[in-house]
Amino acid sequence: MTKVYLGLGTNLGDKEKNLRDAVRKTGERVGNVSSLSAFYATSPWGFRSENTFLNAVACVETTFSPHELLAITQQIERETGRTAKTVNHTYADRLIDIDLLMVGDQIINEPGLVLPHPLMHKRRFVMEPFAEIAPDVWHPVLKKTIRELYINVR
Ligand code: PH2
Ligand code: MG
Ligand code: MG
Repeated sequence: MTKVYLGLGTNLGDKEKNLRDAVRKTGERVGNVSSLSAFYATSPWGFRSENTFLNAVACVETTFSPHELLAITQQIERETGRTAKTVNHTYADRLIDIDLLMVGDQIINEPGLVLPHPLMHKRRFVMEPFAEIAPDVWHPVLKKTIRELYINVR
């Protein structure tokens, strides 16, 4: 079993329900959700929107490969009504976004899949819930714990 850390975010509709539905479907299709952070109300990062976010991080235990995980989480996004990821090259409001943050200690650098997630350590909306559930997890590229990365995020 590998521990997968997922970042979940939503800024449209019934945000609590969007997160809960995504976590439930992840548990049904990916594997046991062994921990789930609190839901954090956050301001839009990197784009302007009047819709604030609700963000969370979940740990799921699985035997699926990173590419299989990407396909499954993208399918759950589509079912939850996710449409365009970006509009005119900027981030867009969304019903649900599920990002692969880390898959065990795997390092992947491909056009459609980079692991660990290349921006996670710059985003407080990711690092705060991540540090809540997994402060001692080791980032295999930056060679720091999640706690250390969280302390240094702006
Ligand atoms: N996701 C983004 C861009 N900006 N801001 C917040 N607060 N939460 C997010 O989940 C988020 C964001 C791209 O996926
Ligand atoms: Mg995404
Ligand atoms: Mg995202």
